Amino acid sequence: MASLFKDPNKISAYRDKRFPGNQEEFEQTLLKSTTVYVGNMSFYTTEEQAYELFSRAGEIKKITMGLDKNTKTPCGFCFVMYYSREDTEDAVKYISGTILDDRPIRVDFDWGFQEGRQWGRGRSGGQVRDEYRTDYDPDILSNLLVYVVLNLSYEGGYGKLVQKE
Ligand code: GTA
Repeated sequence: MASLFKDPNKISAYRDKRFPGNQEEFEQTLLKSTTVYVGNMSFYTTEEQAYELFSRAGEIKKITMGLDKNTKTPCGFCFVMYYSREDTEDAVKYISGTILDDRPIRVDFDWGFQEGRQWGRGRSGGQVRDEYRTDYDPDILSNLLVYVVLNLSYEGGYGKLVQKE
């Protein structure tokens, strides 16, 4: 049976529109790449935590955290660059779907890190797919709740400030 990682159709469902080449070149690059993209990470996960987890698949050359282009803070993804292809495949095989900071992370083959790819491409500064999200971390929800309660209990409240304008 052909290995999953040798079939260009199955290697990744993601297609980067900014890849400088055609579909066939993209697929050939993925088949040889030693870089993985990690998605669905918590915004609170640090590079050190990612390093700790991903070094279980092999020696890491570099990790680049994905950043919100406005706030310059982590926005839920990173790129992990390995030295060997075997270690890269092991990261996809064994680490994808595992839980990091309470979230099941997704590990995908990537065509290779280039300067600029660390920034979220969404209009808000983060990842595009986060603009379609409806599930939020409990931490974000409780912060939002505290914010709303504080604003409502403030004498006059935000509504009154708006009315005065
Ligand atoms: N290797 O899966 C991936 C991957 N993703 C999701 C992002 N990157 C990935 N790399 C690999 N595998 O360097 C990389 C990008 C970039 C960086 C940040 O991470 O190459 P981004 O997530 O902010 O932007 O990238 P990207 O990747 O261009 O967006 P995406 O998710 O493909 O969305 C593209 C289009 O799909 C948009 O037009 C958007 O409107 C639409 N879309 C996305 N999610 C949804 C959704 N849930 N519902 C409806 N439409 C959606």
